[in-house]
Amino acid sequence: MTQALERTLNRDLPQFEGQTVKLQGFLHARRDLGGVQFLVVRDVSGITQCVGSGLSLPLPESSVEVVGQVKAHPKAPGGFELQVEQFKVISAATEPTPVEIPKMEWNVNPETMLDYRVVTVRGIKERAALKVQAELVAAFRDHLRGEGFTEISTPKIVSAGAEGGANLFPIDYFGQPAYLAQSPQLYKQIMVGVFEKVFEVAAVYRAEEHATSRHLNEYLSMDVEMGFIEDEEDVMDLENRLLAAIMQHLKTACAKEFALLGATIPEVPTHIPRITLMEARQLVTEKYSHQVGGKDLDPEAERLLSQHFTETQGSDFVFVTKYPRAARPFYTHADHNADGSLSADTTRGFDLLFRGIEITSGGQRIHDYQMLMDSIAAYKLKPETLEGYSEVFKFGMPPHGGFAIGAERLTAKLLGIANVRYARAFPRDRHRLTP
Ligand code: AMO
Repeated sequence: MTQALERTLNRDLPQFEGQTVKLQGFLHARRDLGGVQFLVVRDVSGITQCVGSGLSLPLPESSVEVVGQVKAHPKAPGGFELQVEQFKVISAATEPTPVEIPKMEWNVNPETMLDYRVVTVRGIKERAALKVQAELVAAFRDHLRGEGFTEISTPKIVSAGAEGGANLFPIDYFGQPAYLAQSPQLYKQIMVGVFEKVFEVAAVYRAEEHATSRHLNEYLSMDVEMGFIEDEEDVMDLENRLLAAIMQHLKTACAKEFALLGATIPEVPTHIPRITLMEARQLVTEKYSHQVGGKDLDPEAERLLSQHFTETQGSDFVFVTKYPRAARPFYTHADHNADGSLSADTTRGFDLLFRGIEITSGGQRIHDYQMLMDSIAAYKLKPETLEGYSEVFKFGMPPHGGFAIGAERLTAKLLGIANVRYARAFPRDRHRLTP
């Protein structure tokens, strides 16, 4: 009576010992010992060994259906096995997979693995990484909603860049020049005028020419913006609470995935250490004799600074604050001097480092119309290209700030994945547009 049986998931088998159930999933592995066949069926919840006879098994990864009796079997994965009564191929694989999906390690060129991503993404480690990312995004949403934030959705086809710099992808918008959005920055600020506290989880686009382990051309940006703040400290406090909630959720939702990948979930301190960029540069120079090039921290300086805070304060996280004007975009709010006047060269922009790399930029933004226009002029930007944005500051925008977390960088660093490309299902890099 196949039709009458509802589908059972692998993880629920213990509840059905002695009963007949129906599993549907992928043929994870198969072994034919003459008269007896062993097949392992994988579904979203796990794997189950099934034993039958006289079966003609299709290629691995075929979609299959097995009806059989649940038997306790201490040596089987999960402690139960299915005695096959009926076996059906739902959709047969027509080619062997390029790598063995059940194997933890594949001894192949990583590029080849990405070429065949449509099926290698089913790999054990690949699935685990993407599952962790899905759960961290879910926790991000849940926590923010709990704090009264509203989810927004902003355009990814835009008329001007939000972040400055040359890394914009131009597109042809019915004969008009347009770009793929680098960030929801300007729109999330506008939406503070509507909901006060907003967030967005969406892909953004950066035309990065260089191939590094931390840059993608399309990445998942987890954005936050909030109004009526005192200064950027309020924003960092929020990110601190948010990260604590995310890690707490991962502990319960993804323990299996972390164990499988040999990764540990970090403790988030109640107060993540904060150090100004000036002090950070000095520390890295004095303690590690590393001369920092440029206005920002270079990747080596980020790594050393992180190492310092892990060793001295047991924190995998550190906020680097008070960035110089020259290292931040035009919308960043100036810091105040000791006498209360606005600083010409220091901003209220910050970064967050996690296990050696920047996972967040954020800060307080300019909310005063005239100040914004002066900033646009000082950055030598064309005010007319930013009109659709700057207009809103004529309509009573409150002091506000926010930040963005790169989901792939956070996922990669959480799981010890060496390159952000493997923290995305279908990465876009300098040379890769498919699959
Ligand atoms: P920023 O440009 O620093 O700031 O980006 C924020 C975070 O996004 C991630 N990220 C990337 N991840 C993968 N590939 C890339 N090419 C890439 N570029 C950036 C990083 C980074 O910390 N609008 C501001 C945020 C804000 O102030 O709210 C912004 O986009 O994790």
